[in-house]
Amino acid sequence: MNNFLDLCRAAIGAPYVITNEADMVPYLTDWRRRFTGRAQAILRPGSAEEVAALVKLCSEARVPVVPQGGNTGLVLGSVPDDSGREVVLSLGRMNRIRAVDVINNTMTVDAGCILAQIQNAAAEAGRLFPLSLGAEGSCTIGGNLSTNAGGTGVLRYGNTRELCLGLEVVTPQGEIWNGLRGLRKDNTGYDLRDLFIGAEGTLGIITGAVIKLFPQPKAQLTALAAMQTTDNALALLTLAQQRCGATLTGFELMSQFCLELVAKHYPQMQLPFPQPYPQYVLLELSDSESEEHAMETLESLITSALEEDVIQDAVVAGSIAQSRALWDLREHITLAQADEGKNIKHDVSVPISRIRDFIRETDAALAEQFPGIRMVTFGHLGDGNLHYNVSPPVGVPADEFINRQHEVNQVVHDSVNSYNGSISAEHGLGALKREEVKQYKSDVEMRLMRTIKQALDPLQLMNPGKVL
Ligand code: FAD
Ligand code: 2HG
Ligand code: ZN
Repeated sequence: MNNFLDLCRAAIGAPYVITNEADMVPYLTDWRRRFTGRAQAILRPGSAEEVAALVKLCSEARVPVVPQGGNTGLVLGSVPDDSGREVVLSLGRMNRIRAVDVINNTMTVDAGCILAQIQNAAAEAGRLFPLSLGAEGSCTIGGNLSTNAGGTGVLRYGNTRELCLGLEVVTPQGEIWNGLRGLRKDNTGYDLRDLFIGAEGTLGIITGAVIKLFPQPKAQLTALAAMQTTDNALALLTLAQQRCGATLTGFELMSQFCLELVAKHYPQMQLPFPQPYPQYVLLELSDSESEEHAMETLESLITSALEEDVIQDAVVAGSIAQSRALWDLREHITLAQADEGKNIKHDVSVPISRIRDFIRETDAALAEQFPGIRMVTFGHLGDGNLHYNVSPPVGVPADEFINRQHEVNQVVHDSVNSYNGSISAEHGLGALKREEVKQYKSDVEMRLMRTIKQALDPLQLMNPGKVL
């Protein structure tokens, strides 16, 4: 008889305390299937009050807690370690849209709401919630907030942090902090909200949020441009920003090899150009005036870019289906690279002005040390954020290559550091990068972070072994 688990059952109902091994597996394995941990149980509370009751029980019994949303994180932050001592606290049942305020342009949501559900609810209210990423059909807003997710709309709307006005959080002691304020101005002390955003579940559990809504654009246009070099892509970015201003809502870079992988593993998706080019940019314009205005702006941009030899070819999607097809190419890169086999991911950012030199220098350093290494470089160029991923050379067994992950990371991250960049632009640190980050942050910065952790979670029970 396990007294702790019986108390959990009494708090939230026996069906919501999962201890059966087979039923626990999906919660214990990360999205990339790199690691399966162990846990005492999966706890599935239905309200903030139930989360608070469970966290109190965990605190009393000294049981470490791993918060989990959609479990789509890419840095081993949402799965437990292999000790078997931890519990996974899954927010999946907390999926209520609590309120929509169309005048204040805000929505109050449970943390377990799926991102796509929130986007749809905003659209039904005639508004836009602009956070958008490949995992939107299964990731939750609590996970988005806890990783401060980026995605494809950051250029115009910012990261998840910029899209949040208020939070409701269960503290490591099991109290509920109601900070669900829909205010755009509030300078009444330390910003606790911003402390919990991006904390990856190490400071408390987000149970609800007030998020920002925006007017829906009158028209949204997507285009794919083909070019020779990343220099051309950067020149196109400057031109597009000059011509389109805030209308430019997406600017995604993809190399030819990325799209070759997509075409290989998803043959139904083909490139719309008769010949391959080394680089491509997917552009999105969101126009508040009209479809005609959007088309004029986009066509004039493309004409100038062609005339100035910045790009070699371009297609503009003529329908929602064509636009979807272009986005599908972009969003299937992660899946296609996974289908190709095990790989090493780097989610890096450098100042946009230094991206060209970063790629040139780091590509050369990797090619010298790991001959034949296959670069899968793509990402949110408009934010200076590259997914500078690598696949093993053809013929080299994936496991042999993955064993050298540390050496590969050292080359890439040292280079990022020399460009004053970040080794995690949008995915977080989780358990995957927490050791490595220490090489690149000063002692002062690490000490400040540990001080905050110690002050809020002195028993070190909130997602231990992640971030710090
Ligand atoms: P989980 O994976 O469940 O958790 C992520 C972290 O947050 C963990 O540390 C967890 O403990 C913590 N956490 C979760 N919920 C809570 C909560 N309520 N309170 C406290 N802590 C919590 N990320 C980007 O930034 N941009 C992208 O473009 C992007 N694209 C992706 C595409 C694919 C195909 C995939 C698989 C992932 C992608 N991601 C991207 C990574 C991932 O971070 C996001 O999918 C998402 O933000 C994670 O949400 P989740 O609900 O799945 O969180
Ligand atoms: C994206 O931008 C995601 O598609 C995933 O952040 C990146 O697969 C990756 O490395
Ligand atoms: Zn990304």
